[in-house]
Amino acid sequence: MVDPLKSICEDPLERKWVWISLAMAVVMGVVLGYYAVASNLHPPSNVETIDSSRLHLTEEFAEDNLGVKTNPDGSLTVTLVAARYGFYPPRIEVPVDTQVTFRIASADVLHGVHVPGTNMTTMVVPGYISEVTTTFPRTGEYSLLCNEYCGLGHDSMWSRLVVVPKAAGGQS
Ligand SMILES: [Cu+2]
Repeated sequence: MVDPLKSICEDPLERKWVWISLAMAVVMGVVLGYYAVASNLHPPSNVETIDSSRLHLTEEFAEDNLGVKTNPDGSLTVTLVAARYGFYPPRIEVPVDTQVTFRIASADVLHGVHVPGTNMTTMVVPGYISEVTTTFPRTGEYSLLCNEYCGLGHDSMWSRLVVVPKAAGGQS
């Protein structure tokens, strides 16, 4: 078989490495595709802007309106503010096997939200509302961590996510 790279590259060793790097890109594409389908892992893609310096003046992200809300269809919306160095409210309680939509805004710099052991992860970019919808299939206490370095207190930026059995779920 004629190597299609032969016309642009004379050195067989160089061609070999071009093929190896192309194969690596294909393998990575297949792995990403597999996890997107099998584990429902998708990059969050909500584009909704907000003035991060005036979160407290908005209705949705005012301090009194943060936390868990039940929608008419039974799903939940969790409104969170990420700010150096914590998530507000600091403890969230949601029922197991229930669709939860997180809406998160940063009050200052770039933050991240990651809940180890689940598929919940997103960046929280100042000026935008991050939205992630997921379902937690196992009860338990999870840490909700900041995974984007945001300053000297970044290490202590985390809060609690508690997934409770269905009947006991509700407002936190
Ligand atoms: Cu951080």
